[in-house]
Amino acid sequence: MTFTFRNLPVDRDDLRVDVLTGLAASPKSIPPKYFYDEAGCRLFEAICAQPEYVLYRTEQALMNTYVSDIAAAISPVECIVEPGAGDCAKVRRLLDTLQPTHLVVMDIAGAPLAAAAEPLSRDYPALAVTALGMDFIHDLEAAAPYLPAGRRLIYYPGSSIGNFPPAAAAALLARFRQLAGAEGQLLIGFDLKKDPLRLHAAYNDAAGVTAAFNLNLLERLNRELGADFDPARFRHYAFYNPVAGRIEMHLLSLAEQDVNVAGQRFRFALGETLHTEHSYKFRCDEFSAIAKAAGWPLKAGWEHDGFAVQLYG
Ligand code: AVI
Repeated sequence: MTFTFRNLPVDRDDLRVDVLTGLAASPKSIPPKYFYDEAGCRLFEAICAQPEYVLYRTEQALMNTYVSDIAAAISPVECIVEPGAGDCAKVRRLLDTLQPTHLVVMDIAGAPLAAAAEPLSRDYPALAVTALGMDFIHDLEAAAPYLPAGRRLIYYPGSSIGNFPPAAAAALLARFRQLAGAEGQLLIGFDLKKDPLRLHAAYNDAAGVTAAFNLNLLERLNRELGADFDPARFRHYAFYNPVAGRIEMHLLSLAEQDVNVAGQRFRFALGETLHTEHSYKFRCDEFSAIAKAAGWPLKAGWEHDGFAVQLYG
């Protein structure tokens, strides 16, 4: 029916400020949202196709198996809202079964989002599609004026919630609650705790795609902040930390070295790491406790081969 694209103003200075703050901290870190420049988006799609990274395919299998049960458990909705929609592939199954009148997708990578969302308005002629290029982690509330009145379902698949530490995950879920409104619902997918060797393999694929994704962050900083990282002097390093219940992804310095970023100099000791991502893994009860604290009572849940989808509202 209709397709609307808006690039909501992203503060151009965020990257510089976040990176300089993260590099000055101890331990050094950079928020994972900065992985997703154009090359990063492509590399993430390639990760999803790696045999070791089963999350994506397992969630798809779960959705294929249970789609009619899931659709039956969801109260009727007029609008589906998907933060971090990326290539907009996952939402199609819900559009087919729930037949909402509106879809609002958001992503920090605005141009790829628009390219992915526009075909949806052709494939679903009765659907009004709005694509918002925006940093929803920072500015979720800026999406509110683009949401039509009526019952909303927030769809947050892919275990993206695992990239937030539990307190930040709860805070984001509480903001989803606000955006969804009193009658809102949340359908969310997350990776479950399992054999750490399987988890380790998923973030250390043999083809080196996850390593390239991690190291691409340095290329981005070189290009966009005039930094002089030498990616060959850093090693992708990812491991499961069972005490914290998360995969930790780091860039480990292979030498003592100085790096200049946006006019400031930072020293890396040999073996020091730049922490780039956490990917938390949950038990179902752990996750529903976090969601409950954020104002979402559990309605139903489904599990398949180490992955879970839960419905709240
Ligand atoms: C987007 N997110 C859920 C992915 C994850 O598994 O944490 C990002 C990723 N990082 C390395 N591989 C995939």
